[in-house]
Amino acid sequence: MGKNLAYKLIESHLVGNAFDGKQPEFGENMALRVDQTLTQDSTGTMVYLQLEAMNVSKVLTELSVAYIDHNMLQSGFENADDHAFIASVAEKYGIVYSKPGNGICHQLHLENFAKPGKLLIGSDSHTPTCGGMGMLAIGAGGLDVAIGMARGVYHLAMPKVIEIKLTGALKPWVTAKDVILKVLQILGVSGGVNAILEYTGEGVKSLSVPQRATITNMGAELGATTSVFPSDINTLDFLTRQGRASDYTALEADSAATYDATHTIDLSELEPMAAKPHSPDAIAMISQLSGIKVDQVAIGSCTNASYADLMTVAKILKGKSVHPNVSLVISPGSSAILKMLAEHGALSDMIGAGARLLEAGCGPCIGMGQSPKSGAVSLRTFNRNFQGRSGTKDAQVYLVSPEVAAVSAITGVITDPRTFGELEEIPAPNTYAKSEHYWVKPLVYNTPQLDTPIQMGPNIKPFPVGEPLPNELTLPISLKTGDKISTDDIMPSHAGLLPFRSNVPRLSLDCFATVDTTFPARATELGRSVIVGGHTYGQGSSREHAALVPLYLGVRAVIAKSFARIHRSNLINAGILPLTFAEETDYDQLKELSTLRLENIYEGLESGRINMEAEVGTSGHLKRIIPLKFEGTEREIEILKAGGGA
Ligand code: MIC
Ligand code: SF4
Repeated sequence: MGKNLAYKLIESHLVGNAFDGKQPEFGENMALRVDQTLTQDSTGTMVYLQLEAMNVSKVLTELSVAYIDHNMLQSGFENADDHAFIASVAEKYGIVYSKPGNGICHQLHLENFAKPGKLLIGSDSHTPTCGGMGMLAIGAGGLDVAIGMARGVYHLAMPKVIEIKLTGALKPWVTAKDVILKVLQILGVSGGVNAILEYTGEGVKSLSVPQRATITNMGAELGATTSVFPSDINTLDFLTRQGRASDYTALEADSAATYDATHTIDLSELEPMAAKPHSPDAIAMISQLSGIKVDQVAIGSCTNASYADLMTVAKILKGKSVHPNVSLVISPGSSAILKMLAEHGALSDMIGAGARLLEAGCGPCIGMGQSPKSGAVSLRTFNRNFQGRSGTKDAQVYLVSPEVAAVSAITGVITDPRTFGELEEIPAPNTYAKSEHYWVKPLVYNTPQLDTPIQMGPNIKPFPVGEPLPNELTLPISLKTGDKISTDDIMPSHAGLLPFRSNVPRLSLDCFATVDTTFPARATELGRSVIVGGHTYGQGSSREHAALVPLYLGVRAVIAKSFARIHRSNLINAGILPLTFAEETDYDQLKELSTLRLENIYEGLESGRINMEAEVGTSGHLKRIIPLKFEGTEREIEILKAGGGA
């Protein structure tokens, strides 16, 4: 029986010999050696506050990088103070610091540091982007990344490995974005939870590293632990053009590798697609959407802002005009790409057509500006279209490829690019440009300078710490939500709030703002409470604020039909109990403000079954026992009992 690539990567990072050479069973806790970490600024301040609190004298990874890419509007002192704090911690521990303007963490990491065979954890859910280069690249909560740096270890429950077998080759105007939209159509937004998606088959050979990275990036939208491609001749080609051929190692699955499930996609059968409002798995063919009037087109993000993506956009725009009713905005993935666009004349083609240009960074993807007008149709090359994420609650956001975006920006309506004529191939440059002056690199990675003063602006407040878990809890329900609650719902992110990522008390005023604006006041009044949720509770971002802010507001447990992986870990790290319904229909019995009583919690965590006495019915006087489940490892139980991992 052959090994798949995902397992080979796991096996080469297992710490100790806890499994005696046997493959861990699905769900078993594994300690993995961490080679690299990345952070970005909107989650990074929490990571580095936690690292500082651990009082370590050294970071134990081979390489750790602190990127500034999300909060760059600097409309007050707060963002700039956060940057200064992160820069000072980076200097103290010999961490590489990427200055604002250098670009998006995932694009930069792929260009500069991703290495086949290494394990990367990052405090951002799109960290799997680097899986496009044969790495095990996993998004994690901030505390897990801080622990990864301090102890060099990351704990993960053994996932399933799902094979996505690609055959054939893409037709003109059909792109890597359409491949991942197809995977989302097959598996849905929770289809990858506790699974690694491994891409195999002849079709893989036709995809470049940047195309593979688009696919692994958006695997996050399936809830997948990560996605991975083999490291092959195309990987060597990309690394050579990046001036890093010596970082190459060939890696692939054994020929008789086995998988927990297999899905086959014939690339030649795909056509241009979109994810319709308001979910990345609401897939439709562009041909079915053609003719819908478009108000805004936004091109960029860690999914689709590579050199090839943006050069293609420039070729489409060359000599044309953006439609009078459309605002086209472009944000490059990295400063190196921006430099190349300038060198190759692409910037003047974009400007010539009437595009608006932003600095390299996340920008509109995280609602940092460029919110569309009320009720607008916005086509975005990004990866998430949860309601309100654009900053405009009633905007209709469609996720599309750069090709569909650029062509539609010209016509003013959603347009199938196959009707647009010939597509000019963009060859990869012989050498990708470098922009060395946006980096602050220590002479030797991770060599600490412990006397560096840490710069703490007045907006940086301590993070809340959980309380040890009692064996019994009696709690009122402060909020009952529906399905697919994202971390953007729990703790929204936009230009008005991102400056407060280091200030949990301030953020708490906007907790669940898109769902129920009365929640913060109610939770505060109740003191301690529980949230009841539906399916895929906590999908989307890795932001641990979506756990820390409810913790600050007194939330002690979340009972849901199912959880997204990173958010579930963040709840545990915050000391908040994540429980699921044994019978999903029991969800219907619960209503806001009813009281729930959990008994024998310790025993229940061990056995996986906790009985809850709940007030049900309209008068609230009827009591019922509702069985709940806890599916977690011994280590998670210990963290919960201690009141969190901090
Ligand atoms: C996102 O795309 O939602 C973010 C912003 O990059 C987040 C991180 C954050 O909330 O700061 C993510 O994907 O983890
Ligand atoms: Fe930035 Fe958007 Fe990528 Fe998140 S998804 S890292 S906000 S570009």
